[in-house]
Amino acid sequence: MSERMLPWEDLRQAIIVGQAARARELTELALAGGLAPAEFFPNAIVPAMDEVGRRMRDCEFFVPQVLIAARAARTVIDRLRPLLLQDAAAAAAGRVVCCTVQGDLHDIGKNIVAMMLESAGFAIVDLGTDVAPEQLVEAVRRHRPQLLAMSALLTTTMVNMKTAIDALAAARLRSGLKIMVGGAAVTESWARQIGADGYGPDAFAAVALARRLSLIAI
Ligand code: B1M
Repeated sequence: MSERMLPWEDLRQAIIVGQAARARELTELALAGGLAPAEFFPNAIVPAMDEVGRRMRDCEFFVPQVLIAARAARTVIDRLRPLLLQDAAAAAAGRVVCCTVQGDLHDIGKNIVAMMLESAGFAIVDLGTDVAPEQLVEAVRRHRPQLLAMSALLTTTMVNMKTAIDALAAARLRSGLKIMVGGAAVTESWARQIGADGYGPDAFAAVALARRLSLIAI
């Protein structure tokens, strides 16, 4: 596809204003033009949702507009998902339990990270959003993953990552389990402070980190 034909600006706009059908149509055009599924995240989905976040912060957007933008982003992600997964190796890389922490309903970034990990060959157990420490303990006991991947988008919920890690330690499930954290509220230094094994600033970094950590997981 020539530079002039790249659809990113139109796709970003369609997501920002919540035009799900238009976003889907532009996605089809872009795929038909030969663009790779992974290119949609840094070029369209992530910058569009960042702009939605700016408008929310500046009171130009309120929750209903943010929700319809999120729905449009979801439409694009749902279209890309089977394409990203079709080449995945059969879960040879290890098992990952992932979630958004207790009190937090944001799931777009967590879903992207889970999808990218799956496409890199990890088997994913996705617990969803608003996941309590007890649910995590139960899931780790049941699925025995090499990795736990937690997201938090709110400064008020990132502390629940620490509560979850403490609960795993109390249940004697911490050793042998590698824990990675991410999401807009999280930083490298926060990850260190709460005793996580790594922090990923974006989905691509999360995959690289998961590969590294799974090699040293017992
Ligand atoms: Co919310 N929200 N929201 N929101 N929302 C933010 C996070 C906010 C920054 C907006 C703002 O004010 N500018 C702000 C948080 C402020 C703060 O705490 N510092 C905020 C707020 C305040 C709220 C409410 C409190 C608003 C209200 O009700 N008054 C409320 C809280 C609800 C709750 O969770 N209890 C709320 C609600 C919502 C909606 C439900 C309306 C909706 C979520 C819909 C959904 O997710 N299904 C929503 C949205 C969409 C946003 C913004 C606009 C976009 C989030 C997003 O999807 N980003 C967001 C602004 C922003 O982040 N710029 C905002 C795109 C996504 C791809 O990025 O999730 O960061 P992200 O994931 C990235 C990386 O972080 C990384 O990879 C991803 C891809 O590159 N990553 C990982 C993510 N997880 C990772 C895990 C890893 C590694 C990397 O390892 C495990």
